[in-house]
Amino acid sequence: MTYIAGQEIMTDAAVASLSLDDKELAKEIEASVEVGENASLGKLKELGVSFKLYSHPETATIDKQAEHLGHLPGVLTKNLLLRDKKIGTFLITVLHDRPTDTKTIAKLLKLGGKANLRFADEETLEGLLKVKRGAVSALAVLNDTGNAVTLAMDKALMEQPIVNLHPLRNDRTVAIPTAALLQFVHAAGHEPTMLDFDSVPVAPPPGPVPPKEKNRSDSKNGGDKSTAVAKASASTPGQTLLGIDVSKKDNFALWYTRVITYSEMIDYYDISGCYILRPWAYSIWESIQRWLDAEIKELGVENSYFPLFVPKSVLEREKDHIEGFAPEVAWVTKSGDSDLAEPIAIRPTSETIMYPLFKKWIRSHRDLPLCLNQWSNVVRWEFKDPTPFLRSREFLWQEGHTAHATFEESQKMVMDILDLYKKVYEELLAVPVIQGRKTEMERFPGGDITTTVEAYIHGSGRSVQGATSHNLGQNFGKMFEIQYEDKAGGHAVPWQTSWGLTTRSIGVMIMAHGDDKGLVLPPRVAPKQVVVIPIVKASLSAENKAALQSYAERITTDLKAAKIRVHLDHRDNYTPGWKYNHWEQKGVPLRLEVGPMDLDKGTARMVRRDSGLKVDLAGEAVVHTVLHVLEEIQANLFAKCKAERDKKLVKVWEWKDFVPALEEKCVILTPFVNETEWEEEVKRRSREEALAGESEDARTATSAAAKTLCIPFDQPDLSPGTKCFVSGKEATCWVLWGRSY
Ligand code: 86X
Repeated sequence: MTYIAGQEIMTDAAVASLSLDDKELAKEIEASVEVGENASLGKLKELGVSFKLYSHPETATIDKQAEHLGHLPGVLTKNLLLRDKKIGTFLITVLHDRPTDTKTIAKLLKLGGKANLRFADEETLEGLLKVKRGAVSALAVLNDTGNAVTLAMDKALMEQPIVNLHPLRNDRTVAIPTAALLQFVHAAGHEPTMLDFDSVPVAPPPGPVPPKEKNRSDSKNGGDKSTAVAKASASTPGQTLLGIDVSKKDNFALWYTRVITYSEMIDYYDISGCYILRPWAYSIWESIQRWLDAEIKELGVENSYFPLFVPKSVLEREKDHIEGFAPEVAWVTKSGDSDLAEPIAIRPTSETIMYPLFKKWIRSHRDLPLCLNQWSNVVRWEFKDPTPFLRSREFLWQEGHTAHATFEESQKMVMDILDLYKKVYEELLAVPVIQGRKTEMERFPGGDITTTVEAYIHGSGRSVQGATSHNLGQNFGKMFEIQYEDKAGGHAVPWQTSWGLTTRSIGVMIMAHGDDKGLVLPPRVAPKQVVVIPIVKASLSAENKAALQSYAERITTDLKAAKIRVHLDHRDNYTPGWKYNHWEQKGVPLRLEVGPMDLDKGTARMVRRDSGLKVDLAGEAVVHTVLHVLEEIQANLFAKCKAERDKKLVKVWEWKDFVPALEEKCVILTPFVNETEWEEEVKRRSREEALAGESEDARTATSAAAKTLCIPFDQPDLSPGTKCFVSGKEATCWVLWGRSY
C-alpha cells in the first residue's frame, strides 16, 4: 500500500502493527464492496486516492479511537448527526477537540436563535446514513443518496494534511489526505458547509482529565470547586479528555508519544522522521546550548557557520569516510524544473565541508590550535524506525572540530569535551552516564579513538549513546592535505578532534524522568520552573478576586526577581484543577497554589512534580524555599535515575547468564577478549537466543541483539587469568553491553 501523497511507507513500528498489508487490504475492499457495506473504501480506490487502512479493536468513542490511533500521523475527528425538525439534518465533522454542544454548533451553522438542534437517534442515523453509532464519519455521506443530510466540516480541518476516519465501521480507520476527503464528498454529491470555530467566542477548550484526587478545597476559603465555565465544559458530550491514559510500564512507546505531544513539545509533520520542536522543547535545547556554548568557549573554541550544502565531488572526496553512510545522504538535484549541473548533498556531518578550509587556514604552528564549533541542523535519511528526538531524519546538534600541534593536546580536548557532555547529562538533564571508549567495531572509522557517554533508559531497558568525542589522529589531516610549518621549520600534519551532542539528549531526558502523568523536567532546564495558580472561585467578589490576583502577581514578581523562571497562569477559562493537570503534563517542577485563605494568612501551597509532596509556605519563605526545593528536585531526579540504572547494571562472567540478563533489561559488564570477531559473535548469538526465547520484548524490539556500548574508563579490577565470558580466552578488559536505540 502506498502511503499518503507520495510519501514512502511509514516505518514506525506502532503504525506498522496496526496497518493492513496490500493483500489483506485488497481482500477487504473486495469483500466489503460485494456485500454493499463499507463501500467507502471501494469509492476511495475508484477515485485513485492513496490511503492507509488500520485495523484495531472497535472504538465507539473518540477517546477510545484516540487510545488506539492517537499516535498516528493525521488528526482524528468528532462526528455527530444533529437534527432540527424544521430545518433539517446535519452531519458534523470537526477536529477531535472541538466543543460540540448543540448551541455552539447551531451558532456556527448560523441557524439563528430559533433553531433547536438535537442529536439524531440511532434509527435516523441508520436510516439516512446506513451506519452504526460510533462508526460515523464524513465518509458516510456516500450512503446519503437522497441528499437528506447537510455535511458541515470544520474549516480548520482543511488545513490538516491527513485525516483519520472510520470507513463506516469502527474497527477500522482509514488515513487519507484531507484534500482527498473533499474529493470524496464532492463525488458523493455533497458540498460541505464550513464551520469556522474562530468566529465564535471560545468555549473552554478541552483539556487534561481533572485529577482524580479531589482538588484542594476547604469549604470556607472556596478552594477549587468547578467554575461555571468548567461545568459547562465537563458536560459537553463527547468531550475529548486528553489525559495520559497509557502507563509507562505497560506500553513504553505509546506512553512516550503521548508525553511528547500532550506536553506540547513535539508535533508531527507529514514527512516521516521529521518533527516540529515546539517552544517547550526548543527552550530546553536553548538551555543546553547556553550552558554548553559557554563551556566550550572557555576551552578556547569559537563558533562559526559552514554551508548546509556539499557538492557531490566534495562529499565524495574521501570515499572511505563516506562509504558506509552513503545510503543516508539526502540530495538536491534540481532547481525548479532543471537538473543541477552537479547534485548537491545536504550535510550529514561537516568534515568534508570544513577540512578544505582547515587546509587553507592552517599554514604555520602559530595558526594552531584551530578550534571551531557550529550549532546547526544535519540530515541523515535513516531507514530505521524514526523516534522523535532519538532518531529523526533532521536533527539539531553542535559539531566541534579542532586541530592541534600534538596528540596530547588533541586528546586533552577530546576528554575535556567528553567531561562537558557528562555534565550536560548529569548536571543539567539529571541523567547518569557512563564514559568510555568505543570498541574497534563501534568506533568512528575515520578516526583513531571514539569516546562516548552512554545513558540507560529504565522504561525500555535500552541504552543510548548520549554524545561522542573523537580523536581523529592525523587521518583527516592526511586525507585533506592539511600541512603546516612547525617550530623547527619542517612540515607537520595536525592532530584533530571532532565531537557532537544532539537534540537526542532531550529525548533521553524525557524517557528517563517522565511518569504516568507526563513529563517531569529537571529544574535546570525546565522552561518554567514554577507555575503560580490562583484559585479563583466564581462566587468570589470582584474586590477579593482583584486582591487575590495581585497577591499572586506579587509572589510571581518576587520569584522572578530571584531569577526563577516562573509563570502565573491567570487564565479565567480554565479551572484550577485543569491547570494543575496541564502543568503536570508539561513537567513543571513546582506549582504554587494561592487561594483566598492564603491571601488572608499570607501563605502559598507548594506542590512538587517529582514527589507530589505538598507544603504550605509562609509568604516570606516562598522565594528561598523555592530556590532550595528546586535544587532538591534536581538532585532527587538524578539520584532516582541513577538508582534505577545501578539496579540494572550487572556483571556477567559466563555466556549462559548473558541473554537472561538482557531479558531482564540489564546493562551488562563482562570480562572480554575485545576482538571484533567475538563481538560479532555476541551480537549474532544474543539475537538468536533472544528470538528463540519467549521474550516479547525481544521480538517486538527494533533490535534484540546486544552490542557493546563502550569500554568504560572506570574499569573494575580484572584479576590476571580472568576468562572472557564468550570466547573463554584471557580477558583484556571489562566491556559494557546492552540493547540500544
Ligand atoms: C560520523 C563523526 C563526527 C562531527 C561526530 O560523531 C561528531 C561531530 N562528526 C560523524 N558520521 C559520518 O561521518 C557520516 C557521514 C555521512 Cl556521509 C552520513 F551520511 C552519515 C554520517 N553519520 C555519522
